[in-house]
Amino acid sequence: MNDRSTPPSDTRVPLRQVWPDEFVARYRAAGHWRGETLPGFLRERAERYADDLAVVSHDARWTYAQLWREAGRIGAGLLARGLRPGDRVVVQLGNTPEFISVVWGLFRAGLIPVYALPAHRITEIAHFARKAEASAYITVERHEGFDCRGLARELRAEVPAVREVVIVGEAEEFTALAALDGDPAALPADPDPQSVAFLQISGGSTGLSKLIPRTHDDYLYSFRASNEICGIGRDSAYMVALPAAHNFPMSSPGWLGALYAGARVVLSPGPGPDAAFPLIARERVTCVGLVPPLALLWADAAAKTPHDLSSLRVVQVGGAKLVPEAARRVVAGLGCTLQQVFGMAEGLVNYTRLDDAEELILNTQGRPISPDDEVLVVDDHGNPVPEGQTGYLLTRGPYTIRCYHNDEAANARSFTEDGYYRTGDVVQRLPGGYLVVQGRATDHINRAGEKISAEEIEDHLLAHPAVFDAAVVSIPDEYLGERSCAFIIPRGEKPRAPALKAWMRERGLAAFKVPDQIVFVDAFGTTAVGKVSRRELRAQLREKFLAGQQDA
Ligand code: OOB
Repeated sequence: MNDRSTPPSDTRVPLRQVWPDEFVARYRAAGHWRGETLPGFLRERAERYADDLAVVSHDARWTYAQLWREAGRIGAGLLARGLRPGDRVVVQLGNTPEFISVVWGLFRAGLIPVYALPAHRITEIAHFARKAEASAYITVERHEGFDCRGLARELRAEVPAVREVVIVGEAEEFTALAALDGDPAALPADPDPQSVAFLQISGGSTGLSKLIPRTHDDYLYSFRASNEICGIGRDSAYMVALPAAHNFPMSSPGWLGALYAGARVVLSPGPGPDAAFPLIARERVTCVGLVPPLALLWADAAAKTPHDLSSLRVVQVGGAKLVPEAARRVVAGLGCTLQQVFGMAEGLVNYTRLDDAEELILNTQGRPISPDDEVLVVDDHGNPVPEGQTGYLLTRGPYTIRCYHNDEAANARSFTEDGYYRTGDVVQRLPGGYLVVQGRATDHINRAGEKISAEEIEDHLLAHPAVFDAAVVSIPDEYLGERSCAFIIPRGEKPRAPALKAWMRERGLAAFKVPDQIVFVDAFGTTAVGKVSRRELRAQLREKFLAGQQDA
């Protein structure tokens, strides 16, 4: 059931992302910002490459002209249902062609996608909808057995401002994507290139995820420049194996880069070799982006597969640290060029270059895309450290944001007065600007590339009646890179760990956020005088746990 009453006059927090005038002038003069827009470039490609394949999945093949037409139908259909340009729409779709047609439908209608991951549940989706002040939610009937229409119902109950729900597949009381219809002539003109095109979500190092407003100009620059660095051209076939809503497969150079180049996007229904390898062989895929554990899995599976993977030229690995030994295994197993990618949804992306010396490819996380990416490596007092020494990474540049959406506290914490973004990463800068990631300053768990905020999980655990106190830390994990471990002081009788995990899941939380391991303790046993900070406490627990493991 969709409520079509008109919303009250617009009191929403405006979408903005503003660079100071001198920077705007500099980025334009350098040719980084060219005044292109997302709908504008696809229109041009749809004319130029009308009959060429744009998007391929295991069961669909869409040309550029078809993708453009579908986007027009969807965009016009949404406006016909009462949405207005500027409205924000939470999109939660898997790696299907509809993800791409929906997103471009929104761009064409001047609507603003808010990208959720398929793994997100009501807690996260409701948070995005509230924070973005969303008017609509677009999802699929089911994702891997989970009924998303149930989630849509919960969302409508919790956030009534979400007036419209559109479902790919059987819509029940909601609007079916296939039923959307409208006059493409009603679509607005192309947007201002400096306006916000969409809201991406942050990894969330403190508390809940923040929303990241990216503009047409800045995002287009990031994937256009990435195409050149990653060798993406008309004859490329780029595979999306990670969730398409994640910044890495979206724009580094991702499916956006591939479509910009007039190349083919190949959507793998899942990240594992079983789903991806047959498609690589069938579509002659040339480039793919993976997180480290997946890259290792692929490297092992490649030795045994009957599928022909010889078309693969570049395997990109990023999202979490790829240690040199793992990098060697990836190169040996997949037999193609490895590219390390160290990026963030807030902006800055670093790549090893395809023709770099092996030593750089194996041992570094690359260097920035742009000559105008400003990178500072600083000590605890904010003073730059000498080259080669470890420090906190700060950055600003032509595709790095200057603020989060609607979050003053986070903005005050995350940006310096002169506009540098505090990445929270601890790095070492080598000659030539190559970066080696050494760790991070913030308390999150990087679980196979998924970022989990310790604070957010502790908050959930503390809501359980049998939990007196909780501290969540990252523990090194051979397969995941890091896993999450929750130390819990029980209140009264100790709950059972599996029951506690099930309770977390039932709260409607993405499954990857449920602690991998739970350790019950009597006390946190701090020896320090006075109150210990949460960060220090987490560090102490982690050290004690790891020392104990070594003794065993
Ligand atoms: C990518 O984006 P996010 O926003 O999910 O996460 C960003 C954080 C970075 O600040 C860093 O802590 C970590 O993920 N990270 C890496 C890494 N790549 C990302 N840590 C070590 N080595 C790497 N290669 O993860 C992302 C966005 C665009 C492209 C690639 C990754």
